Amino acid sequence: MYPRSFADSDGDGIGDIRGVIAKLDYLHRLGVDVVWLSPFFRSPQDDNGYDISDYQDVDPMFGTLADIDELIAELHTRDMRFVMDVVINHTSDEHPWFVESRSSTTNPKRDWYWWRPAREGMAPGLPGAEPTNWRAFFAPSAWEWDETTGEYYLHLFTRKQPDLNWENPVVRQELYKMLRWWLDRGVDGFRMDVINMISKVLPLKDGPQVFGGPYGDGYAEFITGPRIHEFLQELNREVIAGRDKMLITVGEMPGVTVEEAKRFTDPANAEVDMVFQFEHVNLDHGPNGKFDVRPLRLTDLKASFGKWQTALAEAGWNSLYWDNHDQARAVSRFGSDDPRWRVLSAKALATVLHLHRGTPYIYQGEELGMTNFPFTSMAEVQDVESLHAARIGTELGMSEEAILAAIRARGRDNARTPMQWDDTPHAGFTAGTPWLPANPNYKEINAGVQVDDPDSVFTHYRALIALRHDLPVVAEGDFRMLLPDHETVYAFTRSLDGETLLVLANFGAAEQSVDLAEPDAEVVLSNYGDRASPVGTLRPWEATIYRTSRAPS
Ligand code: ISL
Repeated sequence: MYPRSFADSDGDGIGDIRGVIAKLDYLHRLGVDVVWLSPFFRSPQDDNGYDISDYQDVDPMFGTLADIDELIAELHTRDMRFVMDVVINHTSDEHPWFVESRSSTTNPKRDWYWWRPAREGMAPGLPGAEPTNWRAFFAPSAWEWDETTGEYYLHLFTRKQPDLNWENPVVRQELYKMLRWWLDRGVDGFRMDVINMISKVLPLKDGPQVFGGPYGDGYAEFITGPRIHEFLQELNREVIAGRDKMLITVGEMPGVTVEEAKRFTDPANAEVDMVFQFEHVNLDHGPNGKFDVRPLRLTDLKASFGKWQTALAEAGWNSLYWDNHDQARAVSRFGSDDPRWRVLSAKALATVLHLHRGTPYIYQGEELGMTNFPFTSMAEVQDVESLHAARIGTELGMSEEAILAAIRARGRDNARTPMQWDDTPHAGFTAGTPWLPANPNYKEINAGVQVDDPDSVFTHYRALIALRHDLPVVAEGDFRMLLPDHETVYAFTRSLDGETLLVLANFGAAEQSVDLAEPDAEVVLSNYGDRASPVGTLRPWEATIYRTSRAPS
């Protein structure tokens, strides 16, 4: 969950920790095992908390350390665990470490970050004089010129997010110490932000000039660098190993390959339990990236998921997600937010994802079938990524309407509008004015109308979670993709110890019939309830889990 947008307890319009605590029974009812909370640390909020200025304190806008202690205790009382989101590839430029580092070239913390002089023979501070040509994720260049000492510092994200220098062992030890401090406080694990970017290829050098502007693609120089496995093994040894309770680690890894993911998650290597990979959420990107919106082909989606299922079958482990705080809403993107199909398609997506092998993640509101926001003006957009994309679009001569269309489809603010609790003003998120407006559809789509409704999206998620808890074949069974070339039907089996589940889902509004003769299959769960079709016939967005006596060929 994204604390800023989940629940506001004090009426300042921003979600907070006490808001989360007040909603734990809701999460428990859903069946949640683990809560992953986006950063709540002290932060100037340049990237909503992914720019941390104090790792060991809570930002006053979110609450206090005592609130976090209470949250952990209340979660544990309900047999839920707490995974904290740690951003250790970079800090805020207002972190005391960086403030010291930038103060002089001889400061002992100077090489805690990446400082470099201007390119030889070029006037410092002018475009092209940066030490390398890397483009940043949320800024034109990944380097910021710093007047005080006449050098540049590296920031892969905004200029207020300087990258830490993991080559320095003192930096690593400081970070490990901080992580141990949180474990001692009771947290059950870590989601590690962009953790495959901590090892850079040395010496730092230019990447290919593929974007047409002055800046190039530095990916190969900082994604899965030469020391990444060593660093993660060290972190595991210093922080995770030897603790007497089960801990969870998940590394967020943009651009990670399936081969690397297997290595990262093979328990024999003691690095991380899971990674968040990006392949399936990049399939609908055009050559110009995320905001270059292209249609998604179901065959590509199945090929991608199928590849990861197979590659991590023997060793390693998958994480499974449709969306999160960085992605558009799942139902609007992979399903259909047309009112005729929204509920069915939200349930179909859930059925497919939750029946894969791996650990499923649900992003707040996904379990209600929350949709993208109908942005009509740039004034409504707050996210640094979208604002940066809009600047680039404007430079390229795109109209505001074209930019807004891309943001409506892809902007991260879609996921960050207030959680829709009920049909009272601002969806019951706040008694004040919310920092982002609630989606106007909150009167129809909210937790209040869904929690007790046996046909709701919420109830379907609840049933899927219960199924995973109850059936070992869902948690551990082998995965086999069927009909990989079918353009509209997603079909697969899971098998364990002679038990086979068949999952059939129609990813469209037209009826489909598929040739999988299974006359005696029992329906385990269907988004059409008691009206589930027999195997082979699929109504619009129908998704059914069957138990079969033999696996279809
Ligand atoms: O948002 C993205 C999808 O377009 C990515 O580029 C994103 O920046 C990347 O997934 C890394 O995300 C993580 O680190 C960022 C932060 O803004 C994101 O919220 C976080 O999940 C920088 O800390």
